Amino acid sequence: AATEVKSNLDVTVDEFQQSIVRHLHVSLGTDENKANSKAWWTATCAAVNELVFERATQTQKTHYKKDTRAVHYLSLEFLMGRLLKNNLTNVGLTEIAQQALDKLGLDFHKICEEEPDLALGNGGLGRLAACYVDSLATLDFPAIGYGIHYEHGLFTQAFLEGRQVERPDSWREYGNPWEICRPESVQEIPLYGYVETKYDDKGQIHKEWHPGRIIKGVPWDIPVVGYGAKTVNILRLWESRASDFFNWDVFNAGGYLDAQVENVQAETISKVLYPNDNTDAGKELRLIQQYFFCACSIKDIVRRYKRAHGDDWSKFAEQVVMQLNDTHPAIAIPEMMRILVDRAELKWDQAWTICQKVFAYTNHTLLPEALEKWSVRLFEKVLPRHLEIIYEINSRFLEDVVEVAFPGDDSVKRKLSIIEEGHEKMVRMGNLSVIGSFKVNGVAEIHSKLVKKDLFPEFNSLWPDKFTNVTNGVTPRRWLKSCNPKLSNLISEHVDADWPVHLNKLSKLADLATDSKFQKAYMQIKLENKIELAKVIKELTGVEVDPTALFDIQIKRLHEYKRQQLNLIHIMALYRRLLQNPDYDMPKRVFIFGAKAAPGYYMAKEIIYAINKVADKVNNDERIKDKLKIVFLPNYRVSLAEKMIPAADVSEQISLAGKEASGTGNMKLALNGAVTIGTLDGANIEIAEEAGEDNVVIFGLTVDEVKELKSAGYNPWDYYYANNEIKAVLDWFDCDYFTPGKPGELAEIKRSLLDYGDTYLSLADFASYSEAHKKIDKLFQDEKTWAKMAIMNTATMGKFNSDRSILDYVQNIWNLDTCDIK
Ligand code: 26V
Repeated sequence: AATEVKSNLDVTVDEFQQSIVRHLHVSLGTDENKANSKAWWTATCAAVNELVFERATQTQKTHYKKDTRAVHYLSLEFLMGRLLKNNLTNVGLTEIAQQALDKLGLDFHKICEEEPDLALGNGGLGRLAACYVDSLATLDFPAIGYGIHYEHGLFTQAFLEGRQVERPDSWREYGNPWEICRPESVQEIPLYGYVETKYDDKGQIHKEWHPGRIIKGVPWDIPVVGYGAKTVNILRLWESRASDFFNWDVFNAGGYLDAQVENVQAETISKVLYPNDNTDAGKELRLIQQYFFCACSIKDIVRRYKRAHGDDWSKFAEQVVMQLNDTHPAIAIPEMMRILVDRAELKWDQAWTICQKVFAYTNHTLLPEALEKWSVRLFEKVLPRHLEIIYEINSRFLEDVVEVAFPGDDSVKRKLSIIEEGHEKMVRMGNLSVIGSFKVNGVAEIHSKLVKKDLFPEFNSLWPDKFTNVTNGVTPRRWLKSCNPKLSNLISEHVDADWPVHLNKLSKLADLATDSKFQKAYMQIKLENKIELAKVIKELTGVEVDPTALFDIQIKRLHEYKRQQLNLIHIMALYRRLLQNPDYDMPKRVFIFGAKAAPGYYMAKEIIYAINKVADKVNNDERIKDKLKIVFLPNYRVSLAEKMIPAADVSEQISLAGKEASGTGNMKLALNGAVTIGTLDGANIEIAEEAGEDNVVIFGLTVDEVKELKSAGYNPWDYYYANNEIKAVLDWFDCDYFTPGKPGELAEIKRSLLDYGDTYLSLADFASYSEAHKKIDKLFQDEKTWAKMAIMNTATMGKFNSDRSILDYVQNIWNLDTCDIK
């Protein structure tokens, strides 16, 4: 097709078709008559891999030959989603594959639907990692993503009478065509045990860790195909196994069963992704997961370095940079010290100098409950040597740095110490990350300011140059080109074909924003995307929605700070207005939600239940006819997002100001022409700057106003008594109007907004939110105005290309060169 990227992979439709059929026979051991859709999907993936693996090998060879500096992106989460369509987009073979399958009598889209999501992440942080590895490959930077090969990714969600139930996700139940096991790169990882202090002939202290267990780390590689398919980098995920070495002892002692128990324990480490988003559970297994994958990754990095440089450590920091995706991999810092001091026998100062040039840390949240702390007791049990190293890092830091800058100031020392004193001593992973890194960044302008001002003020005065910002971005290949092919084709008729890598070129569309022919074409595509989504809604929920209605979408994890409850009480207010006045002037509206709640997050689950119950009632209420519909799509995930985002008219970004670090769904929705209704929080601020104030609808308290209101003493009851609509809506929760026969079943929501203090100020922002929606209604009713706004959003989102974010990282933090792959 005219709009596909040109890659150097020359394949004809016939060749591709033959390759699929060949894989059906030789890789899957079946044939055209017996194969089901899953088999066809697997064979198609294999045909893509045949082209991609070749490039991956070439890329690794070239990086090795040129001895390139590389970034190592350490993350407990990579939310990759599906790969077939994406990889085809990036190698420029979508049309070829489509035609090849067509000729085989198969439907390309149906085959793509066979693919399970790689849901190895919770939400924003994990998806960001996936966008970043895409951009790194696209821009030809040497990079490796390191993470965990979870057997079960994020749970799948179903609703049972409106309540969330979780089931395990088994993405590799029948194998996964994208991954390759690399037994030749297995690592062995120590855990538990004790530390022995030894003295050598010269009276020098030497520490020896005698681990209580050894775990094997098995690497699985997933190719990361850059757009244009020049560079194919690797995502390396570690799976835990029992170490053979260890088991033989037990076997020989006649302990076959005990050995099997040990196997189970070892395999538990990579068994399941922790589904908490933004709350630290402090569980031993989680700490072991963190250490396990960091230790495997560092051994892998060191092995590769030594292959080129032997025992000469002087070039290590020139070749290696490790980016810590939040504090989750912070244990990599003391692990690197252990390798350098205990194993390579470098002097402490020499080792620390290297470490401080190697690590950089990204902060993704300011929420206090998400800031990781581990009890010293737990640390001592699992990682006794690392605890010693952390103490050493800390005491040197407090003496050599803090005492010099703030002589005699014990209160500053208490704040900056890695160890939090108290009835249970804790290791603060945030402080460790700041002290061990040469750069610390937030993920949007305002967030980075708050990281400096509120989270790490003393560190900031100590090292002002350490703190910086890199505003998040999203890959336009997945989040426009591949998920919204119709809009992409329209764009390509008016903008250079390389817009998927030079997203600022979309700005040319601004000239067409008031062109009525273009408006018509653009809005026609939006309508067609809404028709598609309406089908999905019908399939998943049975609810029929009118595609010409305003589609208002809130998709993100369920969390009180994100305020789905504010959205809900506003919908209830609309419902009430319609009941009171059937002629109430508003366009037909469909409110669409997608969200998973952490399984242990009680209030989040109550909010899901409440939305589902209100939806039941409203959707079946003849009196309001079809003016209002509410749908909560189950099992929100990357592949569902790809269907929802192209169909959105309005994007809900309504977190309490100061709480959402950045948001990235906000960028994807705006890029696809949704108008943001949002607070001045996270990247919303930068989106508003780019789109212009006419093309977004901003409401609510600012960060400063939130602080003022809180310090003046916020009382939600004031809003309850002052605003009739708030009162009426909240009182609705007490009766059985939405839960027939079960009065008060939704009352916890009311309690959280009144009795428990409305932590996220939903009531304070309600009036302003309601006014903002009235404004949206008016704008939407004026078709030309709305079309212009939608187009302007697409035209102005160039900044939020993750390629731009990656170039920011490269220039300000990583200092990498591109590497051409021939
Ligand atoms: C914390 C924890 C605590 C321990 C258990 C597992 C777990 C998993 C994730 C997290 C932190 C989540 C932080 C996060 O996802 N932050 C989001 O990062 C996005 C990318 O920068 C950003 O757009 C969102 O605003 C921010 O909430």
